[in-house]
Formats: sequence, C-alpha cells, structure tokens
Amino acid sequence: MNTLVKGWFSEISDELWPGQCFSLKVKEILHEEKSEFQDIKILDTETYGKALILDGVIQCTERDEFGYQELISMIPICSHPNPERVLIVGGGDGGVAREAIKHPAVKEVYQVEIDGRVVDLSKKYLPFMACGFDSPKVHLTIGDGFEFMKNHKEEFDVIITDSSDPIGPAVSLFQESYFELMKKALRPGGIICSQGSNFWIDLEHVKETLKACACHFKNTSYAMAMVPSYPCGSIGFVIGCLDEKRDLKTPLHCFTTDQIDKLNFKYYTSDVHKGAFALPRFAAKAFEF
Ligand code: SPM
Repeated sequence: MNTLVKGWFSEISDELWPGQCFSLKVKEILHEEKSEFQDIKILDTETYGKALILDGVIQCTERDEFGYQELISMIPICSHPNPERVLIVGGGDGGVAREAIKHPAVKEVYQVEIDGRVVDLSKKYLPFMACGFDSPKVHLTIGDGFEFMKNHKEEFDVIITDSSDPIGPAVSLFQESYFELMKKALRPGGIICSQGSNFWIDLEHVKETLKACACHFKNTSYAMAMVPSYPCGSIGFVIGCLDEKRDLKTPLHCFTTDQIDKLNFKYYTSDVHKGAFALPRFAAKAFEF
C-alpha cells in the first residue's frame, strides 16, 4: 500500500519494511499507469527530482540514483580481469546499462527486462538514465530473465541483476535456483552481482540470499552503497565469483581521478569499491556461515 496525502508520496510496505516509511514531497505526478506487470508512477518531487515508483516502491530518484547504479555495475565489472560481455537482468530504467558501457573493456551489454513499459516511460520521462539504451553496445530484449539465461549458457563474464524487492514474482530472483541459472550462464571466471536488500531491514533475508548464492559460488561477498531514498538510506549487493581465489574487495581495474571525472562517475572510485565491503560487525558476524 502507498498513498499520496497532502502532496506527499509515502513508501509504505508492511511486508518489506514494517513500521517505517520514507516520504517525498511531490510537485507533480508526471505519469501513472498499470502495466501488464505492475503499477508504474513517475513523480516530479520537490527535493529528489524525478522518481520512478513501481508497485509503490521507490526504484530510483534523479538525486541519488547514481550511487546504486554505479556500484551494482562497477563492483563486478572492475573485479573481472576481462569483462567483455555483460548481462543485465531487469534495470528497465536504463541506469545500469548507462554505467556498464562506461568501462572501456566492456564490448557488449545484453539486457533483459520483463516490462517494456518501464523502458518506454523511462525514455520519455527519465532520459538521464534511459540514455543507457542509446549505446550501440546495448542489446535489449523485453522478456523473462530466467528464460533468457536458460537459452544463453556460458556466454557472459558479468551478470548484474537490477531487480525490484523480494516480494511477488521478484522473490525468485533471490533464491538458489536463480543463482544456479546465473552460474550456468557465466563464462569461466565470471562474476554476478545482485540487488541484495538491506541488513538493517531484514538481516535474516540477506543472510538467506547470501547462502543461496554460496551454494553455487564459493567466492561470495556482500557490499553496500548509501542511497538516501532507499529504506534506511542504504542498499546491499550480493556478489558471487566463479574464481575462488579472486579478491573481490580489491579492484583489478583502477581509474585515476581524471578518468573518474571524464567517465562521469559521481560515486564510484577504487577506494569506494574497497570500502563498500566493510560491514558493521553485527552484519559481518551474521554472514559468517
Ligand atoms: N535501476 C534502478 C532500479 C533499482 N532497483 C532496486 C530497487 C530497490 C528498491 N528498494 C530498496 C529496498 C532495499 N531493501
């Protein structure tokens, strides 16, 4: 459930974050519709710019989207020695594609998004993210990520799952069978990075997702980014690598400050990469299994 009361959008979910919610003051509702898959809203807000809301949950806002999109892309890409072929599952706003193509070693980005309306509406209202689709490196398929991967075995160096939260159909993207499918779609030495919820909200769920990942990737880790418009102001990433020996915390590709600025990274640096893996003790302890 979510509601617009006296010009405020409130992100209420008794299932996902009971007893708390984040609110945004709305200037204008730019678009609202029910697609085949979900309720889609695009809002123009007072202090976070344009915001994409799916089934009442904030997916990204103009003010802080880059933190999430840069880290979910660059942590795995910079942890792979030769990240030529990248697959993005989800990410219909285009922000992750926009980041992935920045890396000079990335030759092709395949993307599979289930809801074509999210892509269309992002192109219309959220061009600062949807510009990711303009690159000739990006090949977009509207369809189901599970089906896509079943038909593309051992094809990708990096798989990024930019999903919505673990509720409804998205639950399956946090389960063991999904990690198994990704493993099979990777080339040797490949790496995956998935939206990994938030340990402040549901430590047990994050732990279960990491365990599901660890069933198929012996080298599994968890990193975090600060994103003020997400619940508790942060979000995590579940990372799994087929190379057992690779040190995920130390990027294999490092950019100079000049390169960082030229590539228009606003959040990612090599130091941020390393620091993203530093977890508070209570979380690190919970993830020792
Ligand atoms: N390309 C951006 C899409 C964002 N996908 C992730 C959205 C997650 C929203 N909820 C965060 C809650 C964290 N527990």
